[in-house]
Amino acid sequence: FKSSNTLFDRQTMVHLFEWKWEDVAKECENFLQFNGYGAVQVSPPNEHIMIYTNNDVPWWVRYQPVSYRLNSRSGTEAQFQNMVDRCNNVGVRIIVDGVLNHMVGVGQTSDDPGKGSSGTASFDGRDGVESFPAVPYSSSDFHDSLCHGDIQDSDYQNNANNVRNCRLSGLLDLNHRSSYVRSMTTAYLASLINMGVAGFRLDASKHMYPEDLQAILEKLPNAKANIFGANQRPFVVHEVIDRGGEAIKVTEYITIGRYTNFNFGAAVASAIWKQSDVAGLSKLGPGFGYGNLDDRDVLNFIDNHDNQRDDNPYVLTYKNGDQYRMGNAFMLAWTYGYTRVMSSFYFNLHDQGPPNEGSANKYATKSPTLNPDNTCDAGSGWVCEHRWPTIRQMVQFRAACQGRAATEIVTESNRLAFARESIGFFAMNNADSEWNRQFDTTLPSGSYCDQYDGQLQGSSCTGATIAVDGNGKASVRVPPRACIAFSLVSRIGDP
Ligand code: ARE
Ligand code: CA
Repeated sequence: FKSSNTLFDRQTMVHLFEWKWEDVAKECENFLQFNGYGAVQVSPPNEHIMIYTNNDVPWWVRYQPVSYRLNSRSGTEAQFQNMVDRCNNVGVRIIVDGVLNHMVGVGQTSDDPGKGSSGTASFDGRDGVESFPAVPYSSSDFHDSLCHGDIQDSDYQNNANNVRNCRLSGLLDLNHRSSYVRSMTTAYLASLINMGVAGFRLDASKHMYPEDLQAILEKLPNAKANIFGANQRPFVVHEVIDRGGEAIKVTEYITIGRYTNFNFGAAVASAIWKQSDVAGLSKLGPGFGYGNLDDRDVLNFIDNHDNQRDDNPYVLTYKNGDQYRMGNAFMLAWTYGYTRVMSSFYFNLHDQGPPNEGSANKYATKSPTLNPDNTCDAGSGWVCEHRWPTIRQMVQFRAACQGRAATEIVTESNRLAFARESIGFFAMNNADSEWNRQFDTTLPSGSYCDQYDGQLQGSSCTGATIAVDGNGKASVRVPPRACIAFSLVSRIGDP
C-alpha cells in the first residue's frame, strides 16, 4: 500500500480541497499533467449531510457520510467516473478521501437535526436510532455498547481504546471488528478501485484499530491493471496525527500504508519562523526529531485543510505568503518522502465552506476562474496554491530530480543549499542579507533560469539567470529570505 501509483517522474500530489469533479477533470487535462503533478486527493465522494447556515454550507459536511453512494457536493457518480477516466487518460491519478470511521453526528441543532434525506438516501443519526438504510447500517453496527459518548481530550494521551471506540466529536462510531461492517467498507473502497482510482487517504485512521484496517485493506482488489500495470496494490495513506505524547503512534500503521506526517510541516514552519535554523533542515528525514520515519512511510506536506484552520496555526499556510512559498519550495526540492501540495479556498472562519453560487442555486460550489498568468482569480474565491508560479515550478523541479540524491550540502547560519545529483540545485537563504557564494551545482555547464522567482518562457528567462561553468561551479546570489532553484528543465537554450 506504500507505492504512490503515480508515473515515475510525477512524485507530488495536490489536494484539490472541495473542488467539483468536473473542475478536477479539467485541471488534470489543462494544468496538472504539464506541471509534474502525479495525483489529486479529492474531497470525500460519499453522500453526506447538508447543512445550510449563514448563506453557506460548511466544508465539513463531507466528513459526515449518510451512505456510500457517490453523490456529493462535488458531483454525481457519473461525473466522478468521468473525472477518474479523464485524469487517468493524461496520467494523473485520483486519491479518494475515504471516511470509514463514522457516519453522521448525532445532531443537536435546528440546522443539524442529525436526520433527514440530504441527497438520495434517507437517514436517522439520532442517538439510539442510528439508521442508514442505503448502506444499510443499523444501531448494532456502531460502538455504543463499548462506548456511548465522545472521546475526551485526555484520552488522546492516555486511552487508546477510547480513541478508537468512542465518538470523534459526536460522530456515530462504526464497529470495524464486525465482519458485516468490514464487508460494507471493503465493498465501498473496492467499487472505487474498480472505477479506476489509485488509492486512498483514509480519514481518522487513528480512530480505527490497525488490525481492523488491515482486514479491510487485504480484501481489496489490485488497482486496475489496464491503468496501473499488473499486481499493483492501491496506495493508502492513513490520517494519523502523532506529534509525540500520543497513546496511538504512527508506527502502528506503517505495515498497512503510509501515514500523514504532521511533524514535517511543523519542522519547516519553525525553521522559517527562525524558532530554529533552516540549516538544520538538512537533516529532515528519518530520525529527525519525533515521528519522521522512513521515506516510504511518510506523506509530507506543509499544511492541510485542518491545521490551516487552527487559531494561530503551528504550520505555514497561504496566509503567510512568501514564507509559505519558501516552505513549499524546500519540501519540493528536498528528497524526503512522497509530497502533497495543499490547494485551498480563501476563508476567515473555521466552518466557512467553499465559494458558492448563493441561495438561488442552492449554494452550489463555484468553479475557479483563471488570471492571464494561469493563477486562479482571487475573486473566484479559490487560492490555488498549486498554481502559484513558485509552487508549480518547484513541482516540475521535483519531477525532474526524482531518484536523485541530495549532495553537496552547504549550510551556514539560517542558510541551506544542496544539489540533486546532476539534475538540480536549490539554495534557501533565511537570513536578512544576500547570500553570495560559489557552489558546486553538479550540473552541466550552461545558463539556467531561476525557478523560484522566475520561469523559462521559450528561450528567455523571466527571473535571475545563473551561469554554471565546465566544472559545475556557479556563483549564486540568493536574495534575503528567498530561495534560488534551477534544474535541467530550466536550462536556457536547450532544444
Ligand atoms: C462537525 C462540527 C462538530 C460536531 C460534529 C458532529 O464541527 O462541532 O460535533 O460535526 O456533528 C471535520 C471537522 C469537524 C467536523 C467533522 C464532521 O474538522 O469540525 O465536526 O468534519 O463534519 C482529531 C482526529 C482527526 C481529525 C481531526 C479534526 O484525530 O482524525 O480531529 N481529522 C479528520 C479530518 C477532519 C474531519 C474528521 C477527521 C472527521 O481531516 O476534517 O473533521 O471526519 C490532537 C489529536 C488529534 C486530533 C486533534 C484535534 O492533535 O492528536 O488526533 O485530531 O487534536 O482534536
Ligand atoms: Ca472509531
